[in-house]
Amino acid sequence: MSRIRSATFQAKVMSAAEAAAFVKPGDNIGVSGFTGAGYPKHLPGAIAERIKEAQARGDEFPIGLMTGASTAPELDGVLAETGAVKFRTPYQSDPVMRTAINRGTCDYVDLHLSHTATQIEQGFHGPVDVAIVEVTAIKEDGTLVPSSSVGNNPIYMDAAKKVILEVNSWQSEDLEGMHDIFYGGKRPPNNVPIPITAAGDRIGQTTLRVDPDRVVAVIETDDADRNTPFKPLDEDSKAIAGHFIDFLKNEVKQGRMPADLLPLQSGVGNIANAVLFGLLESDLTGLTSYTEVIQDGMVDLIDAGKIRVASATAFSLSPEYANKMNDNAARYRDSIVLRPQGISNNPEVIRRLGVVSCNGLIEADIYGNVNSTHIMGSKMQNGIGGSGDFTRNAYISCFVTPSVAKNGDISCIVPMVSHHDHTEHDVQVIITEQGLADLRHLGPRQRARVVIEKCAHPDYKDALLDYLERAEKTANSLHTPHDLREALSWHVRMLETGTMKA
Ligand code: 0RQ
Repeated sequence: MSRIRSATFQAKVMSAAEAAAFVKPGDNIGVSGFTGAGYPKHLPGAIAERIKEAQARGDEFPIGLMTGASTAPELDGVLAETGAVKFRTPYQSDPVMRTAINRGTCDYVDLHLSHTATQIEQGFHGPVDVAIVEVTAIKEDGTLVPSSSVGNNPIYMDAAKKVILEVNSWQSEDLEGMHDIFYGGKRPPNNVPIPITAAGDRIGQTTLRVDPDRVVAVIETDDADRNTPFKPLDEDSKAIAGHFIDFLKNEVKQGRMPADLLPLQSGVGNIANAVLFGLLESDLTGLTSYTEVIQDGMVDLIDAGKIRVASATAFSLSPEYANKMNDNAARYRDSIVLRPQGISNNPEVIRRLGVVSCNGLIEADIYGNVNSTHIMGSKMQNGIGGSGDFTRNAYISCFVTPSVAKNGDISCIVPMVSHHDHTEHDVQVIITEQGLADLRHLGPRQRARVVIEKCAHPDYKDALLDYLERAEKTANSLHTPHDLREALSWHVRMLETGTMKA
């Protein structure tokens, strides 16, 4: 059966090249796609061709690009290659887009993922000229079955002057019923509580709405989501997972958490995925998850009956697991809820549910400040994503990282972070393969000693302690002692000599 089951929409089917003509120079484009799932596969390439043709004629064709989060080479990559993307928000991780951002040719606004929908709705980022959204099917009544991510799709389609739909028959039709699209939010000062009191609550509808009069084109595709495989689990990631699970079990023992824990959030990246595999091997069971992305490890936890229900906004699966999800979507529909990112990452809900957050980091400092985004202070890696939404509002906020990067030339524990994403006020637990630093109830100098003792790599421990002790002698105060001449000298040494080692 055709995936386009409405004659109104069937009449708008055209090629990607034809649909690309609806995008004009200067347009702000709101696109589906979140961590490599549910992004449009054909239209971005056709837009890139149009841009290149214009550039060959000597014309400029600047565009703004807004997504759910990171996407794939077929979207971020092809558009960034043209050099025409002048504005990008929010999270991204494409190497070509990253280069454009770090060369300064694209202004990247690194928003919290929970903020994007509201800010777009309020018009802080200008109009949405065109929304381009991948869907699984168009129903007889003109509503849309979402695909493997929801992200900001509801808001882009509501706000856009023109909407272009890609109907992707690679996506399983059994995804229908997995989504929970909440349209009940109102603008301040008339906003209402979000009625979620348990991770699996459903509060909206299973389909997306769109005004058919604003749909200018429908494109048919049959292409797989392009997710990257995770790095194989190594000894360090297993050790990190072990520390995290011991910590959770001790919280249960101390009576601070129920035996089936509190809803878990797990960030993007290899280490966060490894933590999920660690949970699989533990005896913890009956768990729930209120998170942003469903990674491979989460699917295995559901299969093993250890996770009862997981709420997210998108899949972030390896190709193998994406196929598995596609083949078994009907089975996973009861245990997975995919929501708009304004709801999956909503601070109000995260605080109410008492979520335990667990995210990766680039570097942490001895006082517990965390940098999730910048390499050596200036260079953007991916973006803050949802890490701030969860960290700030978590019941317990945890960060996981190897203690060193780049073959040991970089210590991920430094005297002072070179960029602040999560302040010491929000960070409660830091975990490396060396151990776990529980920073709750500790003042700054106590925190520093625990972080150095538990988390730093042996190659850097003495130097960190030496820094702290000298700062305690020379700083103008003993509350958070720093030697301001030296605080960032490890980064300077890395940039000048290729290693943080003295
Ligand atoms: O570099 O790719 O060249 O090998 O950074 O590092 O150790 O593989 O870690 O994949 O878990 O990602 C913070 C980036 C960690 C991620 C970050 C280099 C390292 C490697 C990746 P290579 P790893 P992960 C909700 C949560 C922000 C958003 C977020 C992230 C690369 O977790 O983007 O948390 N977080 N969202 O070598 C220089 C250092 C380094 C370093 C690591 N100190 N200095 N390079 N690297 N530490 C989900 C969403 O929001 C969608």
